[in-house]
Amino acid sequence: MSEKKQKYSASSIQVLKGLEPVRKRPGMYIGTTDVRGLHHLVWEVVDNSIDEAMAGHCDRIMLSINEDGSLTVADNGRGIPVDKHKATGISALETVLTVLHAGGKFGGDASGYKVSGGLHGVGVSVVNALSTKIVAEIRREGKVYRQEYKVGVAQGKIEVVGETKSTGTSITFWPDKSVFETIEFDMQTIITRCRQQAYLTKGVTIAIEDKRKGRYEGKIAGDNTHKYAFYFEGGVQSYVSHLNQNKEAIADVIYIEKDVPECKIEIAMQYTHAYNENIITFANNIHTTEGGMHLTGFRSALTRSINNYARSKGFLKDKDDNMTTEDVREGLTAVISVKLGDPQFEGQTKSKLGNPEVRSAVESAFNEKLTEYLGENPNDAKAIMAKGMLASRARLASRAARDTVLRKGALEGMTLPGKLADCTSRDPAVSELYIVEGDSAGGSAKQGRDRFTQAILPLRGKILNVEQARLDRMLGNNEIKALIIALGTGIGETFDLERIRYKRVVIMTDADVDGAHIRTLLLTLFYRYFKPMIEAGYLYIAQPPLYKVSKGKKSEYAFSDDAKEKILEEWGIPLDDSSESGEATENDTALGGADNQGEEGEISEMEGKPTKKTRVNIQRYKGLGEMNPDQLWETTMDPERRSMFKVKVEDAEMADAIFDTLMGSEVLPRRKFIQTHAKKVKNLDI
Ligand code: 0RA
Repeated sequence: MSEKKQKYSASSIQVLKGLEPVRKRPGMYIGTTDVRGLHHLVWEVVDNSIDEAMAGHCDRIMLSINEDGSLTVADNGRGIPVDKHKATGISALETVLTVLHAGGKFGGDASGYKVSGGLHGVGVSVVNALSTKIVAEIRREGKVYRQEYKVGVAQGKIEVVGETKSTGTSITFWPDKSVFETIEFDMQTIITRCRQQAYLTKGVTIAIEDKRKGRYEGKIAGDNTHKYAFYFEGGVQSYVSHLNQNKEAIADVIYIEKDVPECKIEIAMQYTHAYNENIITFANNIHTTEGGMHLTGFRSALTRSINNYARSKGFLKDKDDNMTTEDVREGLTAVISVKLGDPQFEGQTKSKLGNPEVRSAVESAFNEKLTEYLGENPNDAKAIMAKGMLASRARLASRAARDTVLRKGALEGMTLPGKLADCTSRDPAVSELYIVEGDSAGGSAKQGRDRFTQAILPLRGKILNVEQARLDRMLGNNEIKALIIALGTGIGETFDLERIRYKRVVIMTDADVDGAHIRTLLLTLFYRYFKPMIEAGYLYIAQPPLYKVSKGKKSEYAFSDDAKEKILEEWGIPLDDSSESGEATENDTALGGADNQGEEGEISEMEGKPTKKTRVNIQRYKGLGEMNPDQLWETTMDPERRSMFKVKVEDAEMADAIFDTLMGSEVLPRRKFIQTHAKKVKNLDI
């Protein structure tokens, strides 16, 4: 063995050793190895390009999901340096790709690489460790450089593969399927996150393309887009306008951008006629779902300056109490983004900003700005005061009414609702509650269930009729009361997760618009009143099949259009030859004959009897009620066979926005939404 080769393998052993903990315990680095962990790899790579953009060196980032299932992130930044570092003998590129935590810390010196996503900043080396292959292409100093890695180890040196006038970095990775539950990237997840990042990094274009084949053909109109580009000149200001697009604004967007020694602050906020509050906070572009010091600072400034203004202009009289934080919350949409050198992330999910200096920095900056704004825009100010004071009066007036539901003990004395078919088990760890839409589906579920562990609560569709109502008012609704009592946790001040009666609560609704409607409503209810339940991972959405495909004696269930097509393909049935039977039929077999109309697909079976045709029957389930108890059990409820979506808190932002569109006072966007999203909502995987 040559000396050179020996040296090379020694260093690869070192790299392998360094990355070994990542292979051993991927969860420690990327949280999970499910679909979320998979996307963590994407964020890790994108964050590096965003850092380059935040440092002012890059204004275009392009993601593509490639045909072979790999993913490329390319930017037009300076390009990661490829020359060997004098002291270490290793290039910056190789360091970033093979040394844990190298990414963020790299060049805290002259490289100007200041702010970097602290939370996700485990570095691209983690992506390298969890990918079967990585190809890095760097454009720099007139050349195109390339280097390949396999499971963390460089396959040779950096090579020059061409010339170029541009600069930039392109990283392509192939996630390791022996590590992840799935290696299929989800376009919607990527779109949502990239849109958010584009809002937070104004002036940067983030483009996304899905090049995988066969995903967008034959889908309903409007659903076949596979290329997106996001660019927001207004940054978080555009974000707030986007969040409020279907709401009726009562004042302009108030925007502040300020650099103080402690941090860089960007805040946009706007009041609408809605009742709920929607504040989204970020620290170094990381969504701080648990809030933290920036949020606390914002809230105190908001309450203080609004009360000061209200007093000074006589909206509040001497005898009046100040408006509370709750009062000034109603109808508020805000995005708060801070960037700082050394973010401290705390809390259960490490998504709460802990730096105390940020609180006072945000508080004084925002207080100053809001006071100035109110002074200069008396009409907007008047509308904001009116909103807050109305909320304040409503709070006092409705306290008594709301107390009957929320007050300590109000629900406690009540017995379990008669509609609930409870399970025999009293152990929450094994108990499941199915919330089922409609009495007839509820009946099937009751008959089909495992009565030891599964409880069924049917909800009637009429809880839908809460349009234009406040969610608070829904709490008085008997259906919702039954649900709250069944859960056992109480609600409001008396909420206690420890008292939950079921550690799995499953929303099971029809695959139609009404089903989507009721699911959104329930999700919003859980999000606003039972958030700890979602955080604990207790809330699920059942996934009933959309189709039953049968031919002869065999039949299979399909949970998506893609799955249905796959079954047909596996059975050797040409796609245009099969057609769906609109009605539910129980026919498993239908032999070709004179009395069979051509609704169903036909194929000829050439063995033996060339004239005999076996029909393919595709039954589309429009509602759960169309399934008999056995079918419901084997497809949707049997723990051995079912698949369910676990609801994530991050998705609540979407449910919340959808809720406002569906329930809000403006009819037009609601109709438009239902028409254009009927299909998507139906498949809403949250
Ligand atoms: C450190 C120094 C320099 C560039 C980068 C990091 C860099 C890293 C990534 C990761 C993805 N895209 C990136 N673009 C740039 C260059 C310092 C210099 O040229 O002076």
